Order: sequence, then C-alpha cells, then structure tokens
Amino acid sequence: MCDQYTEEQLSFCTNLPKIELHAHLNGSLRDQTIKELADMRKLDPTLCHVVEKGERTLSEVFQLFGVIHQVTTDHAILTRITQEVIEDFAADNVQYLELRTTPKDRLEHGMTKRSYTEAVLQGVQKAKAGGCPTMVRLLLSIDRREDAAAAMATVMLAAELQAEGVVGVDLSGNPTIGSWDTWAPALGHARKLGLRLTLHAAEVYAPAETKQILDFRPDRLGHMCCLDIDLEQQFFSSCIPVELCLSSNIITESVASVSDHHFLPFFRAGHPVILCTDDSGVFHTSLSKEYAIAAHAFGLSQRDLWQLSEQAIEHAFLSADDKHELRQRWAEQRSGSG
Ligand code: 6MZ
Repeated sequence: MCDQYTEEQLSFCTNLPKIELHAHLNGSLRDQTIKELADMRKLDPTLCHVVEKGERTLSEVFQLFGVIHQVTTDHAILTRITQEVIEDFAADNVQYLELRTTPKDRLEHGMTKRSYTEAVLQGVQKAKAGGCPTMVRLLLSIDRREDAAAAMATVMLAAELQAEGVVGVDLSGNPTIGSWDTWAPALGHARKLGLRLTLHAAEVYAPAETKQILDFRPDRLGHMCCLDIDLEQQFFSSCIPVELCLSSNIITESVASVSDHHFLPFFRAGHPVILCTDDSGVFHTSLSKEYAIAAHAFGLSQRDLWQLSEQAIEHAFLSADDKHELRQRWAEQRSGSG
C-alpha cells in the first residue's frame, strides 16, 4: 500500500547504516516463524486468518498480537525469536537496535515477568555470541491493559536489570484502552530510578491524555499522529524527539496516506524525528523500506537520509561512550561511501 520508492532509493537506504529505536519484539516476527509456531502449538486454525491477512486495521493488529502471544509463551521460543529479530535487523544494516517488549506473568506456563525478560536477554546474548554486529539494548513495555501494580513491577524489574542492558521503559498497547493515572506513578518512579522513558502518544485522537503525557515530559515519544493546534504547539516547543512509523500509521489508519503523514511538517519544523518500523513483521516492512518510503514521498535527498540516520544516535538511550562509538562508525561509513 505504501511501498512506493525506486529500486535505487531502496538500495541506497539498505546500504545506509541505521538506528532503530521503536521496534516491538512480538511485532517483528517473521511470518514463517509465526506459522511454524502456530503449527507446533496446534493453534485453532480459525485464528490463523488474522496471521494470513496482509492489510490490517488497528483493532485487527491487536487481535494478531493476541494470536502471536499464544505461540510465544515458552522461554526457549522467546530466546529464539529475540535472536531471529536481531539477526533480521542486522541483515538490514541496523547498527543499533533498541528493542522493546512487554514482560508477561504467565504462571500457567511457568513464566514470570523476570523469567520472560531473562529469556529475551538470553536471545540478545546468543545473537552477539553468533557474531551479530548490531549493538542491542532493551526497553521494557508497560501494556495499557495493565494495572498500577503490574506497571510498577515492570519498572522495578527494568531497574534491576539495568546492568544487563535494559535502558528504559515504554508505555504501549491498544491506545483506546486504559487511563494515564493508572501508569503515571510507575513511570514517575522509573524516572527517579534513572530509567529513560519513551511513551506512545496520540496514536488515536485523545487530547486530554496527550496533554498529560506532554506535561510529564518523557525522554521520547512514539507516533503523535492526532494532534490539535494547541497540542502541536506544546509538542513543538517541548523539543521531545518523536519516533515515527510510516507504514504502521497508514496500515492502521491513524494517518490516511503517506502524503498526509506528519513526518513532513515535523521535519520541516526542525523537530527531532526518528524513522522506525514499529512492527516490521506485522506490517511486512523493514527500516530500509521506511527510509525509502520517506525518501520517495517527501523528496528527501541522500544527504537528508544520512542526516536522519546519524541524528537518531543522539536520541538513543545510550551512554556518551556508546554514542561516540556509533558516531565514529557513521563517519567511517560515510567517508567510505564516496
Ligand atoms: C501500541 C503497540 C503497537 O511487547 O509483546 N504494540 N502498542 N501501538 C502499536 N501500533 C501498531 N504495536 C505493538 O510486542 C507486542 C506488543 O507491543 C505493543 C502491544 O502492546 C503489543 O501487544 P511485545 O513484544
């Protein structure tokens, strides 16, 4: 639907080193893996139609997550999918990946939020041990369906696992569910514990909540599709970097078409923007494709694309030393690219 770009644009964007800051683990699975796991688990075939479907509305996307979550309940499977997802991003020349996932308590499967997260961290280690060059850090997500206690448990877990590569906390999930007051105390506590925060906001029109989120001043925002004039003004003056996911917003109909996407007004206003995939598996995309779609739709030059990918380093939840290393990688690759 929005795969409009030339082969030359895609090839340039594939060769470009990139930073991915908004990728949900269970949304980034290969179709083939979902099908294989669904077969293995003998998933009700009537649920499989959601997996087969190409274009999906926002509510169908959340149905699909329900199906995916039914097949990723095992620790070994979580380790496997994490490794696969990292390898897929590496193959797309993503050099830094900030992967996010929602720790889940599933006592019937012998799984706690901690054991879930440890299985994911093991996948990160396995990818590294297998020679994968992508630098990876983890964000733990709070699902909007969760209550205040579950949100706080995720924050405490994230704080305990900082030395293992957890750098922050995300708020995500079905944007039509839940209320800000439920998660605000946990998110405030996360900040006090030194965790970085990125929050989904305005994926649907919810002006009161969007204002609460902007007033909270997270380190980064995700989406920001549906803003009125006052919110847009507050957002621009906040200078909070925003993760933008073109295919996701268009497929889920948060935005009508690429040409209507808010990337362009944000970019023109000089607001810090980061192109991301959201759910590369669910939306059948890659970060290179997202860059190519932007190049084509908004007339971005190769210089703009280099700048976009390099500036994303500044917004990563990384130490000054790690950012320095990435900047050096970019400088070497840019000089090598002629
Ligand atoms: C909001 C989203 C999302 O955490 O199980 N998620 N939340 N908006 C979106 N836009 C399409 N895409 C994914 O990955 C899947 C979970 O990520 C969140 C949802 O909570 C979904 O259940 P994990 O790895």
